[in-house]
Amino acid sequence: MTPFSFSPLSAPVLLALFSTGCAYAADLNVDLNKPALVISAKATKPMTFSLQQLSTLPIRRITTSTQWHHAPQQWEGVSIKALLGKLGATGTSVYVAALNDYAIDIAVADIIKYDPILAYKVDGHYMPVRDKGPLVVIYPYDEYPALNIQFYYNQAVWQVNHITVR
Ligand SMILES: Nc1nc2c(c(=O)[nH]1)N[C@H]1C(S)=C(S)[C@@H](COP(=O)(O)O)O[C@H]1N2
Ligand SMILES: [Mo]
Repeated sequence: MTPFSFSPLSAPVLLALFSTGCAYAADLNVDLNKPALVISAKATKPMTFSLQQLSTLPIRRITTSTQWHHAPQQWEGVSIKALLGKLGATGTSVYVAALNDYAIDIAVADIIKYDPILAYKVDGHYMPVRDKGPLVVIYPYDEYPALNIQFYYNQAVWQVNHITVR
């Protein structure tokens, strides 16, 4: 059978794909098994994670608007606090770097206080690189008014690929 033959089975499958519009196109552009994130910390070897591996960790969800979207969206990912705790990484700041060479320090005190996530899904879908993915730091902006300042918007790092605990 060629990939495009119209069998009785493929018709409903195609219909299902088209009827959901482009919503799932994002998921098709994300390779869950490819290395997506490196975490470096003192006294440990750098660790590499794919989205599939991150998905096996406890999920934290934050529903919030961001500086990019005024309507709240549901962000799903791992608690950075829990992730670092699990890896036994200790330090006072976390340097978060992105594919586009943007990087910023996030205070561990803020990670403990606000429990931001490293999100791999928004509204149920993975994020391709072209949509600021595959990993984005998201704070619970709507829950804490204090977070709605430029200082914390700058820490909403998209296209995250390297975290260094220092
Ligand atoms: N990867 C990456 N994340 C980033 C940035 C960036 O240039 N690259 N800019 C930061 C800054 S300065 C702000 S204010 C917010 C929003 O930036 P944007 O409006 O350019 O998306 O994202 C932050 N996250
Ligand atoms: Mo900014």
